[in-house]
Amino acid sequence: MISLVENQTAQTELLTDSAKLLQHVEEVVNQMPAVDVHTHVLPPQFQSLFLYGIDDLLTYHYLIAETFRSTELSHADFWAMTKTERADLVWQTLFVENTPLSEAARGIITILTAFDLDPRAPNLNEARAFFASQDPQQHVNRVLDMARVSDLVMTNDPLHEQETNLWEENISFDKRFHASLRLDSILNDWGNAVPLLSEQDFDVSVKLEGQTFNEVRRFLDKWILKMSPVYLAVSLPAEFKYPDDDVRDRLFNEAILPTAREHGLPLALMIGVRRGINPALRSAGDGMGRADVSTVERISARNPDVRFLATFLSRENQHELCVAARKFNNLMPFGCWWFLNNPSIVSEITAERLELLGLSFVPQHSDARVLEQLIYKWGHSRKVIARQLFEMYERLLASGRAVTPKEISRDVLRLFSENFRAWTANVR
Ligand code: FIX
Ligand code: ZN
Repeated sequence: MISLVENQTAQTELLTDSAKLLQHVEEVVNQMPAVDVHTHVLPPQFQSLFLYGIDDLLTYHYLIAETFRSTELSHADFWAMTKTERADLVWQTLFVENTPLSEAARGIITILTAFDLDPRAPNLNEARAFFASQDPQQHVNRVLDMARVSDLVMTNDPLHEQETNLWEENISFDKRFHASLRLDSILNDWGNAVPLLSEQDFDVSVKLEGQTFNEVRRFLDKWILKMSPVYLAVSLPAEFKYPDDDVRDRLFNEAILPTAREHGLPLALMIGVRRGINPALRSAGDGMGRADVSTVERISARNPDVRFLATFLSRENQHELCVAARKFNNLMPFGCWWFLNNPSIVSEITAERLELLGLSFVPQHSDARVLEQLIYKWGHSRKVIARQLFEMYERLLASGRAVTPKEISRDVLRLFSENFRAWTANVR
């Protein structure tokens, strides 16, 4: 048995050998529990909103979009199918008739392999039987363990009827699942949000008249009390501007920012999505565009007492975001979002963040919608992050400064959880 003293010596040993350094970085990055700062995963108590198993995995919108590139089937015929039939079609098209090379398709292979299921199976019988036989809570425990996710942040929509009904019943659920209060309908679709707010007895008007701002604040206060979110969040189009002279700008200034300030909640800005560019694909039909990073510079400058989390969807915005974050310490870049979550791009973004920001950012979130996606999204990201971190330490070594195992653990802890915990007092 290694004695405590020997172990402590090992922790402070200088890692001057590259192979040993790489092995150590990989080990720490693979084992470090991560806080997954943005997902769409809900726990089993959310009933049909809890997505898990092979049919949900295969009908993920990333894979639906990819299936249409390799099948002649019409969109209408696809949407007329049941979930089981759609999953069968995706399996047949992307996994049997083709080699599953894309990131989302390889992700399924990683998951199947992790559960010892046959990734070359001719059909889904074995996988369906396996997932159907799992006890939901034990399965959640097992998946979080496998992904080494200690906590995760859900996406919670206070205008989604099925979800709000469950919150109104005060369901209790796994403490590792934290809420985030999503503001997309209010900020991007005010005309349609108004009747939904009215149904919940808030007196708001499309033209922002009367008590509208106070009522939006009262609505947010109510849901903050109910959900205890760790942050407020909104996804925004590539054209988003701040300041602006539209409804969104007024809602931001008169309701959202004052609420964030009053409750000490960070505001997550997810910028660059172009919703529904192909409506025939439904939830798989969103695209992206290059946004203007100076908007987050201005929002950070004008609201120094609010903490912002920011992620941009366009690869072209990533370097500018790093520079903006160097200027505003109330701005925290996070994750490689959606179309960026591919090894080649995660490598590049992680490297430029490390070079420009040192350890002061949140390298990744999963954006998982289906429970088991946590396994592949974290597994694949950890590999890339370990490689980039190793290269940084190796350069440091070449410049004359070796690191110790203790320092590596401290750094990875900061990246994988401490930076986020410092931003959001609620995740403890
Ligand atoms: O707006 C978001 O939170 C996006 O991440 C999702 O809407 C998107 O559909 C997604 O799942 C991306 O990974
Ligand atoms: Zn998301």
